[in-house]
Amino acid sequence: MQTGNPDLTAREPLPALFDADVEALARNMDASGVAVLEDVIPATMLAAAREYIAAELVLHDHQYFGLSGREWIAASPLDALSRSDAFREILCSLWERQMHNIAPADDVRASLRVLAGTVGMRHSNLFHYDSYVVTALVPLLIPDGPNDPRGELVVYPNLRNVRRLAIVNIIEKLIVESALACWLWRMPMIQRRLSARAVPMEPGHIYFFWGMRSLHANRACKPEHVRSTALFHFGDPHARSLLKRLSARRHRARLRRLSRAAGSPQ
Ligand SMILES: O=C(O)CCC(=O)C(=O)O
Ligand SMILES: [Fe+2]
Repeated sequence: MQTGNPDLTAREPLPALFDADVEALARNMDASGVAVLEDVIPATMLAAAREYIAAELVLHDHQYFGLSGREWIAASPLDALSRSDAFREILCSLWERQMHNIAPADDVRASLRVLAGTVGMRHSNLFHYDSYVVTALVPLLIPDGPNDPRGELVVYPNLRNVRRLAIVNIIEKLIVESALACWLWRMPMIQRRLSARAVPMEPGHIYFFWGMRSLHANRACKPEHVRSTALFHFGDPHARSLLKRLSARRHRARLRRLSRAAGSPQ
């Protein structure tokens, strides 16, 4: 996609988009599930992010790890992206187009996923809806050998609408994210029937989708390969709900169990 202002500076890593560009992103997210901004992550940022991941992998015994919260991003080479006004503007404009309301003053929530080792395989094919309306996925490291599985993002586009009630959201998530349901979502026949898309990720691009509406998961890579993505989530309609906080705690406990079951440090 052509962007409004291709000027890149150290402080502002992303080009600002025209309204029409954001409108086109939203239309693609509606129509096909995923919209892509191509070649927008500076090569220097990607290189620094890869060094950061390599150093963290040593600390995590070369096994899967995930980072979230404010501290990791501030200390990482992706900090400029998470603080970018242009990036926030894109996420807010998308939120407004989906919710027909003024975007909240919420922070953009950044997290890092590094799939590696046998624990990385356990963290694959975990189909879920995000708790946030807008998701931006930034691939940092993707296996690219000719016969290597690349860990595509599988998306069931816009299977549902944004849920206004936290309780409805939680009950739906309990059902569609269960182990049995994930086994079904992984089946090629179900993916074909429900028009799921397997999106190969290219580092340098940013992939946008309605995370709360589109069921999604990454495919597995080989345990000896590293696949890493940064996720930027925006706009949780249930942020103030007590039920929601309990459900988030359950989700974190599930991720910890997956890591412990494989005997890895978290
Ligand atoms: O790493 C990926 O491809 C997807 C991760 C994801 O969906 C999430 O963390 O919410
Ligand atoms: Fe997600």
